[in-house]
Amino acid sequence: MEPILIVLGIILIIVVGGGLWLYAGRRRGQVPDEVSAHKPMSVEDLLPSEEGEEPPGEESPEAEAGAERAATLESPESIPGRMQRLRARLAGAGGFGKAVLSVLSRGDLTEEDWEEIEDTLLTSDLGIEVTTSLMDELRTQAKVLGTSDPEAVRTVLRAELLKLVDPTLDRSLNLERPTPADGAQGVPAAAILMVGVNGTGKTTTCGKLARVLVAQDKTIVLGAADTFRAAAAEQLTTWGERVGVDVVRSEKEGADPASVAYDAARQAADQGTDVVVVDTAGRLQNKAGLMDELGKIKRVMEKIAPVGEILLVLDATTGQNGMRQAQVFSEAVGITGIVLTKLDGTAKGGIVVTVQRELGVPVKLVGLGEGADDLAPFDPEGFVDALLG
Ligand SMILES: Nc1nc2c(ncn2[C@@H]2O[C@H](COP(=O)(O)OP(=O)(O)OP(=O)(O)O)[C@@H](O)[C@H]2O)c(=O)[nH]1
Ligand SMILES: [Mg+2]
Repeated sequence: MEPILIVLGIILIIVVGGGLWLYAGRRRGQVPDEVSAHKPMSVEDLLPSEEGEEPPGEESPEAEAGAERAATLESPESIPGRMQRLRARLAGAGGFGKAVLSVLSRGDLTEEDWEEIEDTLLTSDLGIEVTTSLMDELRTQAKVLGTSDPEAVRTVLRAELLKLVDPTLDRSLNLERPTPADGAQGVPAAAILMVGVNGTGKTTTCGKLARVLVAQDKTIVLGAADTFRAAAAEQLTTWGERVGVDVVRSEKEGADPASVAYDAARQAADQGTDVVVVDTAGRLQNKAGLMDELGKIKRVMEKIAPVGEILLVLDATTGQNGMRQAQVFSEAVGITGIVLTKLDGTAKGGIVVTVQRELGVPVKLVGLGEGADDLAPFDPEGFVDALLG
């Protein structure tokens, strides 16, 4: 071998070896600052190194990941902002209000006109009972009014619809911190349990609700108690990550949903989180075992503190079919509020009135689209105004 190659080889070994020694020393924090600051140019400087790109004051990988997450977090839309934006979509749910108004404004209504009104009300899912009493009321008012003045007619119809929707119901979510159960540790969070049949929008609503709460500066923990499919926990985790909310889940498919719900409530209590929102698997109301499981989830969560809010998620497009489901869920776990989803995809806004009557609990939230912020508190006046166009 040529002597020159041997010499070059030795130089290379010294340079590379020395460089790696310095590099390893710095990682262990054993190289004094002066050494690393004043050391001559070495191989290390020439190697592509992530360390070299680090800002001064080296951060731990965890802190770095945290900063990266914070930079990509979304800011959910404010509540007034979204209510304003979603108004037009509510109008879609209530073509019926506008249609009735236009017939009423003809003045001097014939029997055919009244039939037209009745058909419109019935197809909006108001149900026969409500339709009949509203028809009686409108006939009386029309006689008293004796006018077709659109403004006057509108005022009458508005008042009647508002009475049906009932603005006196308390629609606020119960976000008060509950009293801890006997012997429970920590500061329990207000708990919200999301229930309903398959595909109504429970997981989506948990995600959207977390955003509503983030917009209100609340701290939240999400619990993925739908353990039937791994994809369900994944779906919820994605929602949580977008706004920096922790999701408690089980890595094991088919784990006991009650235990996941408990862990979520436990973590929230340990951390002093404001609200814990627990998603559950969709279930048909005629599966007794699955309905019992819901009861168990609730009972286990109550080992920490009472569950203040049990929201039944109903798909508005299923109309009257949703009513039977609603009753069974209500008997199984005691519903405290209704979330009516997919109101953007139906002209059957009358379901708001029907479901409240049958269950005796208010619609608290409405889903008006697939967008992340397409969930809003239900506002009776806004709803009726939207119905009337
Ligand atoms: N248009 C519209 N789509 C919605 C709304 N809420 C939910 N969805 C859609 O409904 C579909 C089902 O939503 P999920 O949240 O997965 O329903 P789920 O009740 O969790 O379903 P399971 O867990 O399978 O029972 C998704 O495609 C959602 O985007 C809404 O308010 N409007
Ligand atoms: Mg789901």
